[in-house]
Amino acid sequence: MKKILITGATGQIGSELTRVLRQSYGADNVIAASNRKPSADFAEPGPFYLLDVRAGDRLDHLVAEHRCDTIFHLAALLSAVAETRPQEAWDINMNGLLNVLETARKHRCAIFFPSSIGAFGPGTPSIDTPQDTLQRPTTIYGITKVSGELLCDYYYRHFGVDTRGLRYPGLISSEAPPGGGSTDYAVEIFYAALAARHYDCFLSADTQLDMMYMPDAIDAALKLMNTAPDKLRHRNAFNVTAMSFTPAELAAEIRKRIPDFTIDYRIDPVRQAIASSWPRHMNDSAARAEWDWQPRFDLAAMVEDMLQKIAVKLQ
Ligand code: AKB
Repeated sequence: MKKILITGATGQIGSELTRVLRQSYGADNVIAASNRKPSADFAEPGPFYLLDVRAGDRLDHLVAEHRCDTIFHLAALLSAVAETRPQEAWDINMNGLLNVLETARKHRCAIFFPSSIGAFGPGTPSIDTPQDTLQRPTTIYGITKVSGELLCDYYYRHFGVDTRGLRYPGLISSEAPPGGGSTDYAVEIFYAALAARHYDCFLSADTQLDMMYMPDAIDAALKLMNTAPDKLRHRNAFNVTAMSFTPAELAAEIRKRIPDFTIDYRIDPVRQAIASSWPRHMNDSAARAEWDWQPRFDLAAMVEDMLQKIAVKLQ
């Protein structure tokens, strides 16, 4: 990676990835692009462009102008918001990816594409979910994710584009807020715990899901992209997880540090239905074997770090 384009750079993963990549590769070598302007405290200073990934010509122009060799394609609608606008979700998630793949084919770029636990559905084994298994998601987000995985495989096989990707679990970050996902409770809870000592959770107490702290999510993407190609048997859509917990277990971990914290459950039927269709705990042995995936943060370490960082932000 010498010159990198990040789409969706102002989003939850993008904001932190842009900062880390700019620190490693130099600000001018990391081109941030998003459909919305960055906030004042965005990443490190560096080149930024407004970009709707559905505008293929503009994307192509950006990559050509900056001679990019790698694209981290993060722009997408997340699961809950996608259910409210399914046609738009298809348009952004699929046509955006197709434009990125076509641009990469023309300019010989490597691509990182984040898939998700959302690429699985209710018929998939939900415990120890295998790397290669049944994928019949029931959400439009999941349909775009599994289609994206297949499209990335296709571009690798037919055009030799170096596509790589991960199936991320719910991501927890102390920096940018998530935007419209079904796992957002696992971030909101920290702000509520510190500010109000109380949180109303939109998922039920026993909804168990895979999760990961953002520093591990960034490490995983960089490690995969830096792996020698001959090590990879799977290229796209590696299962990766770092921890698996329910809202009740997360609340109990927070209560060890904030004893008067309380939680109630006010279920949102849409997000509950989405989360209930996803795996509870994925098997990520392919990622561990093929490129040495190893998370650093478990539940306790993540909670400790989140509480410290969010407390500073709320001051
Ligand atoms: C979402 O909830 O949509 C995302 C995801 C698990 O892909 N956080």
